[in-house]
Amino acid sequence: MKNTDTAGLEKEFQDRIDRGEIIEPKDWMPERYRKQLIRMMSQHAHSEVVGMLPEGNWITRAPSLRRKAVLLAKVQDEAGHGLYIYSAAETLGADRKDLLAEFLSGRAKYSSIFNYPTLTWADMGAIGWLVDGAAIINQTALAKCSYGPYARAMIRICKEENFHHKQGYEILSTLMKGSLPQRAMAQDAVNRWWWPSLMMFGPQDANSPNSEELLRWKVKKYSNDELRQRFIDRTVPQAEHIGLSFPDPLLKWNEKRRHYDFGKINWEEFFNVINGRGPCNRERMKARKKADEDGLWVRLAAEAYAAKHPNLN
Ligand code: BYC
Repeated sequence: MKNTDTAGLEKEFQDRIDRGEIIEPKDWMPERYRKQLIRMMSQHAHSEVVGMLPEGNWITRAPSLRRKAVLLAKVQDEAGHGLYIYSAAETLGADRKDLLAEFLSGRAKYSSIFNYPTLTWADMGAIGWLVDGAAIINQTALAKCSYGPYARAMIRICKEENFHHKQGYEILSTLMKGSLPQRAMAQDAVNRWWWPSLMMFGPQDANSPNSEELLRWKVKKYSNDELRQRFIDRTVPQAEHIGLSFPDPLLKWNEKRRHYDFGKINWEEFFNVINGRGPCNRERMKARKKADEDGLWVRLAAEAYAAKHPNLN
């Protein structure tokens, strides 16, 4: 049976949330709030780290030195995002080693989007524009979430994501001003990344078991479907501006709703991907496990050095 003290604390906590107060690490919080945040933040951090792989695949094949330098910087930014979010998760008492163990064992998820292959240079454009574009919509909302360290990490991350978004759009607009094969390559990349980008926002609200709680606690400020619609409404005019289209015959402005209508998302594909059966799930996990094993000596050396120099910060 719940003791009345806990009930009182929970009410006080919810009142703080309802008043729009920010929860900080040392504040009292329900165990479930802490667990939900650790789940979501660690999955977010894993996504940033796995997210380096599809683009990392093109660093050696970038078409110019400028493109290579920009892509290299972008991929490094994603590593930094992972680190900020792991640090933010540690403020909740989580141990980074445990979070990584959960991830490497396949128990913790990471974003579905990174289980698709990057087949051409135009995919770098599509990822920057669509994937980072979707991430910005989601993370701008998270920058106002109720947990202080997560919200603050998002502010910095969103600034960097804005650069990523612009560089992706610039890659595609350059290709769209090019030859017929270049334009076809850009359109093909967008055709392949459009639907998976919409899936990034998670299942439809009716099938999102975590949303009710996360919305009540203002971890989520908007539902999965609301953010997905916001992304579509923003992105369609950008596509039209550079002559790209999306592979959805039902995508159409609805004057009455003041939103774009869109076709049915293939949820079977989404659930297959998040349950480990996407096109690149095995490859991604194999790469991360190898990175973990290859990095062991560095971690051991760092720990040994820190043990020898206890006053180092
Ligand atoms: N992929 O109840 P729901 C980046 C899972 S990286 C995989 O709606 P929730 C970038 C969900 O975890 C930024 N799994 O969940 C990096 C849950 O499973 P569990 C990525 C998904 O938490 C490099 C189950 O489905 N952004 O920008 O309320 C290069 C039921 O879903 C997905 C973030 O991580 C998915 N797409 O809402 C370029 C944002 N969707 O845990 C770019 C932070 C759902 O119960 N996360 N699931 O087993 C969030 O905002 C929320 O967690 C989600 C899901 C909207 C993703």
